[in-house]
Amino acid sequence: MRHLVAALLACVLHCPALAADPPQVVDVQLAGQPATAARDSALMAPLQNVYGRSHLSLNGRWSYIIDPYENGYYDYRRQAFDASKSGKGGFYDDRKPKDKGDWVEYDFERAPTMKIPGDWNSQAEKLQLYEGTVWLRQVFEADPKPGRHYVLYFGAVNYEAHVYLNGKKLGMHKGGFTPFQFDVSGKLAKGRNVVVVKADNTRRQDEIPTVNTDWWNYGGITRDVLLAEMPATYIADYKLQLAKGDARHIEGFVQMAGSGKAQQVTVAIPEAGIKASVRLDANGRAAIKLPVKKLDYWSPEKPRLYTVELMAGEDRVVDRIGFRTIETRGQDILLNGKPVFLRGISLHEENPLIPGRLRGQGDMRMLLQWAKELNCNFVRLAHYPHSEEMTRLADEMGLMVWAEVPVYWTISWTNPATLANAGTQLTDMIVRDKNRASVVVWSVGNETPISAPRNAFMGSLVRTARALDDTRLVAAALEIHRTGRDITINDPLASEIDLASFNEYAGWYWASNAEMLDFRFDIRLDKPVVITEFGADALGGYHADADTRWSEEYQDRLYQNQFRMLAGIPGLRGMTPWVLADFRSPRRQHPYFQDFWNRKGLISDDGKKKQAFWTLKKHYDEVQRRYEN
Ligand code: GCB
Repeated sequence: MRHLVAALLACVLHCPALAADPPQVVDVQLAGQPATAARDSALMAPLQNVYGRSHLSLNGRWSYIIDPYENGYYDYRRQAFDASKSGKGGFYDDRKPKDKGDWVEYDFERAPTMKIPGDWNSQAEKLQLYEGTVWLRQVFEADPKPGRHYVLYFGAVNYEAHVYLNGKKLGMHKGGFTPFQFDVSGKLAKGRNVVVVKADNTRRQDEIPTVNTDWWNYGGITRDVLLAEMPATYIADYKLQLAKGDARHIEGFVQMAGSGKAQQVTVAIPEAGIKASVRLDANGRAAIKLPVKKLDYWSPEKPRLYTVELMAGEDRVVDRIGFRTIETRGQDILLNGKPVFLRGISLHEENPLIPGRLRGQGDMRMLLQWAKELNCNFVRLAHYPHSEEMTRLADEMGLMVWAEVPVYWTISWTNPATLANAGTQLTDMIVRDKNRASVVVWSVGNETPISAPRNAFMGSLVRTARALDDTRLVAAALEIHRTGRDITINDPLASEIDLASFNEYAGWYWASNAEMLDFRFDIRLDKPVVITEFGADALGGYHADADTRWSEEYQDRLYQNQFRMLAGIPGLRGMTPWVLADFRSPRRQHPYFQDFWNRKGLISDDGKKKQAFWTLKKHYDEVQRRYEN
């Protein structure tokens, strides 16, 4: 099959660099210091809807070499091979020894293989706790055509990826959860091609996330690898969403890129009776504003998606897009103008039933189906951008989404490069998912400790998100403060975001089930309150009384107590308890109850629903009845 598709690709004779203008990362400056560019200049600007292009999948079995000392990257004097003239010696160098005296100390041909997409930790015992460099290689056939544009796309590589095609370096990317791509027009061979990735998941203080998190640091190529083919002039990016708070207009833009010039772009939404052509400006960009007569608005109850066609010159892209408005008014959240309560749950991109990250749509569907069984209309995709397939599935299944970047805990707040990196990850997430009706909240981080540099950093990210997309809410998971028995929010960031959203662990990290009801919330913000986390660890199948920690009964009672406490918040408009399913975390060391698992899941590692699952479901059924009456 792959060869069939590959046969459709033909040789590029001449194809200048065709990258689109990178979307602007605004305001990534810290106290007047210039932000260093976080994106390698060799990378192309993000490409919208890569799945909607003709492409060859490079997924499958990739050969790998574990390289803890980075011998494939540096010579014995710690000089990078790829910075030397010959480049010889690097593990990306595919040349064979010419005679018996010539030798190399690596061999992809005899190396073991692993499945891509797939984290490496779950595929080899040696790699379970590994943090460092692994080299991965795929061989594919191509037949590139003249005058066509080719893009090598990675859905995500955790964390730092150096990519080589046919022995030559394409570039580098940092950030484990966002897509990136290289322009490979003119670089593909007719016939055999070799792509090599040096992936390094070493945790470092100045990166995003930083050294300390509460999830497994899965390394490797965790999402799809595709070779996309487009005309020389192509639709690089587009946005089509209802205008902010205006259900009568679809607004957005189309951005062309490439060697030639297209004059105009046509946008058609046949099922809505919409077809319009607009002129592109000298930069290949056109603003779109389309009046709508009659539309079925997207909602969790009726997740209507429309087929949208974009045509410009030789290029044509088809997408499935839903249209809805989301806004706040005082303490209300309005979906399509109507007050809504966010009946949510938090989740990680991990399958509790098998080791490792979600492998594909089946795993994703399982998680979102569990959320549906809880009667959720909302999911918090914590704590990093989940895959594009996930937000597309949420569109289809009718779940609103809180999307987040891994700005988590103790980030290097004063380092401009760290801020630039966070800004780039946020930008890439927004650029990728801005056409997903399901996504209603962009979150700029989780539980970040208040300080002047942190406030400046987070404020900057809020402004970045708003500048890129004014049609969604911007939020962060804040922390609470306790004075005596009062629980308050004293975070200056609260005034810059759209929700009073915070995590609180009453009954677990402070106070017990027996004590928690003595506390009360005193939230003095005229914003919708969304509790982004509460929860308790429970080992599935461990039963005791409701005062015994780790038991299902303790967790269940904590949920019941939470609902009583939360009922005292007049502005409460949603919650995403922590967490849908047990997940793996090296922080969780209790040998019996945890054994490297965070047990706050409502579903255990064998897929069984714990007692609290049914308590939350019952609560959501009641909330829904109240809201619908
Ligand atoms: C939190 C974090 C989450 C942790 C959770 C816990 O506040 O946001 O990532 O996993 O608490 O279980 O402690």
